[in-house]
Amino acid sequence: MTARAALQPTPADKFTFGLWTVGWLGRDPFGDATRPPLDPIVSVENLARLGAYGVTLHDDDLIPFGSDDATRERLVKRFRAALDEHGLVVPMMTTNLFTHPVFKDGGFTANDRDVRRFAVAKVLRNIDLAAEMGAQIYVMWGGREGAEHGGSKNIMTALDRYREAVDICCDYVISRGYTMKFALEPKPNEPRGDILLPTVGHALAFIEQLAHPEMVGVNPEVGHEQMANLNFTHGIAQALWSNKLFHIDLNGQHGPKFDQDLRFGAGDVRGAFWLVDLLESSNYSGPRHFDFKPSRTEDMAGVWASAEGCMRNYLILKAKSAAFRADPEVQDALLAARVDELAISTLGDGESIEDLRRAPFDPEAAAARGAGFERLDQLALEHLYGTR
Ligand SMILES: [Mn+2]
Repeated sequence: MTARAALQPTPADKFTFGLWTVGWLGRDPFGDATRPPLDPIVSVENLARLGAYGVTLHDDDLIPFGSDDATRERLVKRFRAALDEHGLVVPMMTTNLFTHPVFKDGGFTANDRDVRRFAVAKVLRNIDLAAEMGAQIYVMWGGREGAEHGGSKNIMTALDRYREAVDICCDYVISRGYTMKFALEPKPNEPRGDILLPTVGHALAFIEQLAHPEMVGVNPEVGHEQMANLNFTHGIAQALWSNKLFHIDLNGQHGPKFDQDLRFGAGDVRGAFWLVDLLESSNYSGPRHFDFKPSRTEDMAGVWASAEGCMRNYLILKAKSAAFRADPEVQDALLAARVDELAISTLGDGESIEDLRRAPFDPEAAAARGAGFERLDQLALEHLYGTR
């Protein structure tokens, strides 16, 4: 059983929330806002009270689009003071290149060159603020970088412009002597019909074409990969394998449909278990960042309950994963399933291809052996269901 104290989040757990998550007004394509605007200071107070480590933000979450310099300075100063008072950090920042109608055809890849120039300038200005805030990761989610009409955009040329924009941002960070890195956030669709860099795999391939690939990784979001019906944990594993998991967005989703942004652990529960199991056994040491939307049915009490739920669900799954790994019967089932054998290289040290060809092997006997995966998986489920 999980001790109650173990479910109390602390800053050491590195849980972070976007200001736009708890601050979501509940506006959707069919309905108006169901909650009033939330002062970022109130978010900082409440998230600190609940045990969070930090907050993240888009430029416009703190400084409304079009604010003058005096307003900007006042809002930043006030926010900084609240962070210091409550001991929260800002490990990640990002740019809003999607809300204002000027970005209706994208920011970095808009056909309109003046829009692209405005978008890049908006990012660079916010990178300065991110450096001032101490953010080490700068996320790029290109939700408007995409198309609905086949002939409206040359996708190869759009990728040239996407690369150009990311290269400019990397050069800027180098020229200013900042140490931050960038993380691209893939999403298959919504709001655009089809978005560029739709999956983790597309983003990883794109990064290799950049001028400074070492400065750019990925920020995968649970729901975004699941909208494409992909195995999120496998995507995270490949990002880790490529040393490109720079940040992560945790939330919940029920299969391929609109972006649900449920609280973490409230979507595909089995997938969430294996995700936490992977993250906790990996060398990923960054924030456990929640990018979710508290249901628009909720008042502010429900908003804070859902934020707390994200963190508790992570800690519950972390405890279950640890119990699963420590269970002697599980360890026996892992051996029986030859999970460790996969770590042995296929060709032995000093072995030649000829040795490989000549090795005695009975394919019929190998084919007849059961894999033992069902027993192993049932043990995992019983830990998850709480019967072990
Ligand atoms: Mn989402």
